[in-house]
Amino acid sequence: MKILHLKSALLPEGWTRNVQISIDGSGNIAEIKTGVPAAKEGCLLPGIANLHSHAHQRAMAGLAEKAGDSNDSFWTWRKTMYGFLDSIKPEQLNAIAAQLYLELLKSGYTRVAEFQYLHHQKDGAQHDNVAEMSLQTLAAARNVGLGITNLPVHYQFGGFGGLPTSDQQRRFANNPEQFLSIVEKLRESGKGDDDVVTGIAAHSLRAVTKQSFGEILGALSQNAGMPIHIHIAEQTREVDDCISWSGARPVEYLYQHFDVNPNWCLIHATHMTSDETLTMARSGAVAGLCPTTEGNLGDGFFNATQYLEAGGKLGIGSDSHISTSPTEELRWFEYGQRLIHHSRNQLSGGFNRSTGRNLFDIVASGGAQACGHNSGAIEVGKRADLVVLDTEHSLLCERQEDELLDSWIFSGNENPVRDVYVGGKQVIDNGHHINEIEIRQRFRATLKALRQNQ
Ligand code: NGQ
Ligand code: ZN
Repeated sequence: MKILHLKSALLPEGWTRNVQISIDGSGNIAEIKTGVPAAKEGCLLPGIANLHSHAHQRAMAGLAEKAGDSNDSFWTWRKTMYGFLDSIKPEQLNAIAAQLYLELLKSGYTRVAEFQYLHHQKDGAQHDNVAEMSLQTLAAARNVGLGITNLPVHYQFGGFGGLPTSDQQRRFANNPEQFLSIVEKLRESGKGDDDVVTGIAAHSLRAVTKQSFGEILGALSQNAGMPIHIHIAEQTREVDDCISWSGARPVEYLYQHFDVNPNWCLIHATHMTSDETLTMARSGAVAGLCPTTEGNLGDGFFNATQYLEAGGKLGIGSDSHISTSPTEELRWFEYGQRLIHHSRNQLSGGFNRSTGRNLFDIVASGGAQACGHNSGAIEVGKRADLVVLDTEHSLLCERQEDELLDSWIFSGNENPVRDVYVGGKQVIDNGHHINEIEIRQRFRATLKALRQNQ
């Protein structure tokens, strides 16, 4: 039994002083005692799941900020991104993912949902092991000690209505049968590991058809609770193209043709009508918001106030990894709403409530739901995925309870995350990871090799 004993903790019933947590040998919370005077400063929080990552994009973070000669857009960024990923090899993806996952742990995420679509070699040929690339992100997460929900991505087409993929999309493409063999291999590798979940994703309605993804869902229908993610309605052009093709908007189309339930996570869902917003909130699916990437790519703003009023679930992801900090995602999320509504504390959940606390509670539980994982709260029986904030840090000293979260999220960019535990194992100790130097060196060597290829 491992014991964590701290001066304060955020439990489901609220802030509690002097909390002693016992963690059993399998990494779950076995017992919580309160009122046992603690000597150790610090506040204990549930870890947050990062529900949307494309690990390979960490290698190009900051390299798409030079203006092109035409109108720069999401679509020109995508071209740059395709060019960058073209030559990434399995061991390079491992090195990039390891650095990314280390950064995520250090900033207080305890889990990542890896939306991985670089399945094949540059020319589209399969690796000897068809699941090679997703196995690399799994291996990187295990080496670094971050929990992972592996989401191999079904990507078969290059546009609405089953258009062929472009040359640059050859690495992504699988028919349902090939895709299912990738899922099978990943499920096998994750078996019996409480820190690993295997789910699936459809890249977008542009990349699958209702027949192809329907066939996959049918084949996997025995796996109750399996997470299912999809990018949807991120850009206005995507909405326009979907209407021209089908007569329906993307979210409308998805709900017409699929049984969208709480296992689903709709990434971005930026452009929704009021009706779509209510339909989505009532379905119990999670909205996967990635505010820094959505800002970076000029997507637009999620209809958060109406969605939350209707009881909608949501979580955050770092997507293209131009930021790896959960607090920056939350801050951008709230500020976006303030800028739209010309008002403050939009997402506090009510009079006199703390915005930081409300956002934190929402994304801790929404992230765990989207990842299909038993975490996101400090509760007996949950996985011990935990974060300790340094309450002696200048950002947090003389702050109490919800003020700690408000100050962490809204005041500045210093990182007061002191210790991080995943499945009860301490992976960050006083801000450091035991292998951080080697991980950074391998990342740097990989970047050098990739940039020489360009
Ligand atoms: C992706 N990223 O798959 O990495 C996408 C861009 C697309 C974001 N949507 C490509 N942020 O949607 O076709
Ligand atoms: Zn994405």
